[in-house]
Amino acid sequence: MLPAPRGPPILHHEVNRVQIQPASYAFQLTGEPISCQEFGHGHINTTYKITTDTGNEYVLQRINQYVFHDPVRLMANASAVTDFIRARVSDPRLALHFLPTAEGLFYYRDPQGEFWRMYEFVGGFCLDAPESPEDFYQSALAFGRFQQMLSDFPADTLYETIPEFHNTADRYRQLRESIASDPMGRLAEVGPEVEFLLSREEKATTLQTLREHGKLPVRVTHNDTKLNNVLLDKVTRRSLCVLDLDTVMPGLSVHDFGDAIRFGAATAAEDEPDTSKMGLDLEMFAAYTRGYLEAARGLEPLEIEMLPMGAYVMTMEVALRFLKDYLDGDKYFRVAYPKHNLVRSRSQMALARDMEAKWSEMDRIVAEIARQIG
Ligand code: GN1
Ligand code: MG
Repeated sequence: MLPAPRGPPILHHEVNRVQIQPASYAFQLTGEPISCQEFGHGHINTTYKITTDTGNEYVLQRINQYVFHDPVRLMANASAVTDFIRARVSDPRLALHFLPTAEGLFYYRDPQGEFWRMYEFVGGFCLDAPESPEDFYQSALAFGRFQQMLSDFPADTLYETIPEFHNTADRYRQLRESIASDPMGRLAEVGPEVEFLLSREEKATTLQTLREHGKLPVRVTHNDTKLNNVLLDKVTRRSLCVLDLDTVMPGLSVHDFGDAIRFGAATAAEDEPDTSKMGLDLEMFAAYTRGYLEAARGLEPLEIEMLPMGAYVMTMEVALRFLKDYLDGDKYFRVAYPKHNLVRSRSQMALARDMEAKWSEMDRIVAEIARQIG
């Protein structure tokens, strides 16, 4: 049994009093919680920053069970990975530190059946867009180091939190299902978008085909390498660690590279409604390529050659996922307004189109940086 919440409510509206406060007290934190703010811009879990009267800060998250069906095994993955990393770094801020509950678990299941977890907030910050190529280079180092440190992690012990997560061919199959059922009657509105995606299916499934033919090595990867999943030091702006370990699973390095480019080397936000503003920033692309190749040593020649393809495939895949969710009635990604997923999907298609136009430059940059790093 949990102790009854101590002290005054840390928040005022009902959901907070009923859910957030007991969840906060379930974990072994230092001090009494005195404030709680919504935090971050993830599309899946709900995140809060908790501050206590001793000045300690924590991140509390409610795990989205529509997306993640087994939070207990998910947390077993996340804690195994963070333990493994913690044993390899000297500065504790370079690894996440989950808090246990009184029972020694890394999750708390509340009476409503919701799952919560908490980790220490070590005083860094996250960015939704790089303010300079250096910021983006720093995030590349973080994801590259993550890849490198987990290169001897026993991949077969990881539970697949979302099976076929980056199987782009399977994503096409799922899109076709939504097109066929059109549950919200929205298909008529998205003819050009559907045509855009379907006409590029072969190219967008290149990496899945290579994976199935054993041409690309399967590694322990992060699979959600958005810039805002990297924590930077407030003072030095150097990268500390990567966050959001829900999708750490066996996967492809090129997907990790590609998703980071899609989000951080774009000239506009992921949900920019004016698609004429959306494109690929080659300077950012080069900064990330340099950081990733410096930190993730030992990539095979085909992995390096496929980095531009990784950027393209991840952009197409998420364009497809946003469109599918729009057709399905916005069940998966949190939306701020009715057509949000359609707007996101269109912006990602504009980015993919710009990548098609800049392909030879991406290839040239990758080859040049790979040659310099050796
Ligand atoms: C989701 O949770 P968040 O916002 O970091 C999604 C990613 C998408 C991304 C698009 C588990 O990431 O796959 O690329 O939104 N995560 C999951 O912004 O589906
Ligand atoms: Mg996230």
